[in-house]
Amino acid sequence: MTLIELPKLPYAYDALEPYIDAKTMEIHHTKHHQAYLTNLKAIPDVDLTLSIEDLLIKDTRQAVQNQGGGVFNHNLFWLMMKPKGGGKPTGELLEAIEKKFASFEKFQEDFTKAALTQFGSGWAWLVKNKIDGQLSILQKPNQNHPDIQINTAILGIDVWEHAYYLKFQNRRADYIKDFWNVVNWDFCSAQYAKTK
Ligand code: MN3
Repeated sequence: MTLIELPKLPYAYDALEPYIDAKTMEIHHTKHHQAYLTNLKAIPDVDLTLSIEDLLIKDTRQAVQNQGGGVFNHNLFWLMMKPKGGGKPTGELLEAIEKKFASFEKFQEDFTKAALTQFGSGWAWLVKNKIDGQLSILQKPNQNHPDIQINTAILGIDVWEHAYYLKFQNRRADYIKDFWNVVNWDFCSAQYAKTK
């Protein structure tokens, strides 16, 4: 994925209504995500020929990690949601979740807790370890990426207030509850299948 342009959303800003409102989606994409990209490109000597993943792994400067992490996380976030999403994954990903967390419902509970208890701005992630294939849930502050040197991101939720404040104000729990209705499990399954 090129670092030059902001990736377009694969659906309209209002497509995730009534769960995530159009205004939040538009501002989140055109202002917040765009700002991370603009700020990243403004950092001296950033190698924009690299993929965002390679850039984050090779260039460990804090400014690159902050802005580049914002770019990476949001690039994925839009794809991890879709209109008429939700439900459960199928196939290998569902099996892996049930094996690791006992049931899909228990996984949802654990992931929800991670998202809810991330203090301040940050993300919760379901990741797959690239070496042993194990699933785990991570909490990350700020725009820290989900340790992509060792992990493939399967599902992530942005819990910065900018992701929900217009519709939900301080009610992060309600935003997380609604998020489950827009999860794109097809994309998550494809992420899971990336590393064997
Ligand atoms: Mn965000």
